[in-house]
Amino acid sequence: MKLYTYWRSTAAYRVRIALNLKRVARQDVFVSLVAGEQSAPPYGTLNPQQLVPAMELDDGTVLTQSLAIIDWLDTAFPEPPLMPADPIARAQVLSAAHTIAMDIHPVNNLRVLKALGARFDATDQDRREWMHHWMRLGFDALEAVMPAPRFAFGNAPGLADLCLIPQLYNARRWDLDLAPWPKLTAVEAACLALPAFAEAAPEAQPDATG
Ligand SMILES: N[C@@H](CCC(=O)N[C@@H](CS)C(=O)NCC(=O)O)C(=O)O
Repeated sequence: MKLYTYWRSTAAYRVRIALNLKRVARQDVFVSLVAGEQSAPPYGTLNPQQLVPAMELDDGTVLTQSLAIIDWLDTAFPEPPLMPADPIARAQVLSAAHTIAMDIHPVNNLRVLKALGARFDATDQDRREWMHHWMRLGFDALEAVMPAPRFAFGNAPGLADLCLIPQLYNARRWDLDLAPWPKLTAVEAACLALPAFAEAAPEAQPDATG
């Protein structure tokens, strides 16, 4: 299978961690967001949403949306499971994952930042404050609800960790001081000690540029 990915894409980073945890081999196809390759053929045709990641299966099926790809992976390759079997625990993990993937990430996406500049004359500082604002709201909520005994919801990493670690990477990239969220950074340290997370990190990707 092929993973269409970009080193700094936090959505692609989620999928890379899932693939590594499940030890599923893939071929990477790099889509440079800086060069705008997400919006032009061939990638823009493969995924009309013009966002990474996408996964192309060996039979040509194309899956998009990181959480949908991870859901498919969790069904096709059940070990280790990324979601609890208990319905309540599952809803809690999904809620944390959605806090990041549905509430923080979409308003902090590259195309949103571009629009803030192009349509509303936002400066770099305006963009930074925008990013920090939405991340703070989400991180405050997660710090309050995440039990974080070691990983986000237990003693093994799961979907919430897959979303959290890339989002914390992005927060650092935007110079957000993470001191107010000690539970989140403790989970981050536990995750990054695992090769599956470390090997999925942006700087470890072959397309990482300085
Ligand atoms: N909800 C989508 C979000 C995908 C997404 O927004 N990807 C970003 C990179 S993290 C992207 O491709 N941005 C390109 C752009 O904004 O033009 C998912 O989870 O896959």
